[in-house]
Amino acid sequence: MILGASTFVEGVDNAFMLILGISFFFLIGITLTIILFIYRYNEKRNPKATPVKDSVTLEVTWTVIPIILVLGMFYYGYVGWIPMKRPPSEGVMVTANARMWSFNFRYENGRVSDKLYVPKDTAVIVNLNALDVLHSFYIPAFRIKEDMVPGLANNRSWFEATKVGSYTIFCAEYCGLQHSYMLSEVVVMEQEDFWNWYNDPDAMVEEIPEDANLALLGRQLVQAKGCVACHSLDGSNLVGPSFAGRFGETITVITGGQEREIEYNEEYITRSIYEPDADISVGFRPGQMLSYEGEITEQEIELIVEFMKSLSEE
Ligand code: HEC
Ligand SMILES: [Cu+2]
Repeated sequence: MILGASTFVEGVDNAFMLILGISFFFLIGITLTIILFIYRYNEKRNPKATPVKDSVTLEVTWTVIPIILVLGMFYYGYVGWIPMKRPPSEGVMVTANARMWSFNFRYENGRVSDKLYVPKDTAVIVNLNALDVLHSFYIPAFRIKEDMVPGLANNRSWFEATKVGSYTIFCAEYCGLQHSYMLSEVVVMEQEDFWNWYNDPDAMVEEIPEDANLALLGRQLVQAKGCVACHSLDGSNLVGPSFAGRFGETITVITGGQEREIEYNEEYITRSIYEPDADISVGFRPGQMLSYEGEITEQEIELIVEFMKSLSEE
């Protein structure tokens, strides 16, 4: 049936199928009755309308049956929903940070990742943290969706994955221009694999081979990190200045209210990524870009720099 990979799937799908089934039954039933009445009571067949007298039996029937049906829908909806609201106290704790327009996940041991890696058959408690505007944490395969509200403390979601694999995480709250690109992945691993990954900070960092194309790795990085939502690669300005044609140029920035000339070099790029509001490029607004401190390593910045260099050489 529909792809499902968490312990909530059954509860949600039961409620859904029940409601769908009842709706479908009435859709067919009402449509058939309308057709039958059109045929039976048209003017030719039934020239004189007969008023219907009140019927207690009929009224009781059409009151009691629908009440039973809606209570049934409520019951299945409620028992499917309640476990989602009761996260266990033990489990893997992760903080999901949402910003325009990407997610990242921070684990208790300080590990940060663009994808949400989780062990199978283990409760994962996700602390939902919106850094800028409203977002929503939505994993259809797990049947969970929870709004992420800036400033709201103790906003949590949880799940227990039941199948190894990768599933899409969507942002389900319209959060600006590139909202539709705001997605990530949850990767469910066997418990042993997960703990190996968790305890080995280098496990997921690919060794960069000596003859690797650093500029290409940098390009993949700015795409994966969601930078391209605000920075174009073709010279046009979006929310922020383009990455193209800037490296090595002398640009004008505003630092503490004062305009000054500065060289667009590795140092400037590093500062722009860790303290975006320190220097503001003329023509752009402060407060749009959030710091990537702790999220992008210095080694990764080198790759981004190589990529920007290559954009200026073209
Ligand atoms: C939400 C939009 C947004 C995202 C996402 C974003 N930036 Fe920015 N960025 C801006 C804005 C706006 C500016 C200009 C104002 C400023 O300097 O803070 C800027 C400035 C910069 C600058 C200085 C550019 C210049 O020409 O002066 C660099 C370098 C930069 N960003 C790199 C990055 C990288 C790398 C990422 C991804 C890891 C990223 N940005 C993600 C909006 C964004
Ligand atoms: Cu969003």
